[in-house]
Amino acid sequence: MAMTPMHTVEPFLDATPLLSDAPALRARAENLGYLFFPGLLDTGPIHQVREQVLKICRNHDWLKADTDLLDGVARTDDEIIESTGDPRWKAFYDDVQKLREFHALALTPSILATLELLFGESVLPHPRNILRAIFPRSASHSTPPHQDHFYIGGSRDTWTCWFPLGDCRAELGSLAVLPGSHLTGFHDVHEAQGAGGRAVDVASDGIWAGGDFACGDVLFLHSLMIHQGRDNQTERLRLSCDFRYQPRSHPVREDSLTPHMNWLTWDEIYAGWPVADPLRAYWRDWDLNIVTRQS
Ligand SMILES: O=C(O)CCC(=O)C(=O)O
Repeated sequence: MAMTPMHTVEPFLDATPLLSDAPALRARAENLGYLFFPGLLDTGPIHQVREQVLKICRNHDWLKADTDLLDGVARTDDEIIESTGDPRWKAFYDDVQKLREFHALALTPSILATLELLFGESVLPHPRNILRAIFPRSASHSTPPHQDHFYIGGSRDTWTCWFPLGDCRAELGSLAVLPGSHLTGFHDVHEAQGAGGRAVDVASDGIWAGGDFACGDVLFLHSLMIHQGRDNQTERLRLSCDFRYQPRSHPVREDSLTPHMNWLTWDEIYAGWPVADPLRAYWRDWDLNIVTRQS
């Protein structure tokens, strides 16, 4: 089992009213470990990336024939799962990592402005941007409960920004969080099925937060927040982004500045981008406190 059963799931608290009150925003973040903003993002750029990713899915024969591209209906006779080491996943993911507009989404001004308010200083957006594509009937491979700090290291004040590429009702397999769990420290991990391949144990009576996402809704979560993917119970692919951010003055682990999975180099990713594109290695001239895995 990948996803842990959730007996109580409360709706996310809308943090939008706190955008004009930084102390209240920080207090909410400290208490709950997550911030949810319905409609924070323009939907146009998200739909554009959705279409680009689905075209890649179609090129890799992941979609059911004779269905509308934008519905993202998955083929039914096979499934391609990130955590299994399937070479078809790598072939797909390399194409996604080359999408300039996918990486541009991580630098959306409303995301950066929100985090600058939260951090009270400049933001370092990690360039190691992640896309998840979750096939239907995902009970065996939904992302298990985990804390992102295990994967990110560096500053514990790193936050993940999660949002779907398109509308994402809970049954399409959105994300659920365990509010307040970021205050319980760093938990031991064990091997598990699902993205990341590692899980933490959670109590069966936990009170989770979750719900439907409309395109443009955004969830931010602290790196110690326990969270998990929900099962995709539909016939469609669930597409979503995980982008990570930290206060720029805090230590950043060197691998957070490398491409996700490290299958491609930045030069390979940038090969088709404009030569003078400001998105290329935007962090390289910043005065960062880069630490190694060992430090
Ligand atoms: O989208 C998912 O299923 C899981 C994303 C996530 O929790 C992560 O990448 O840390």
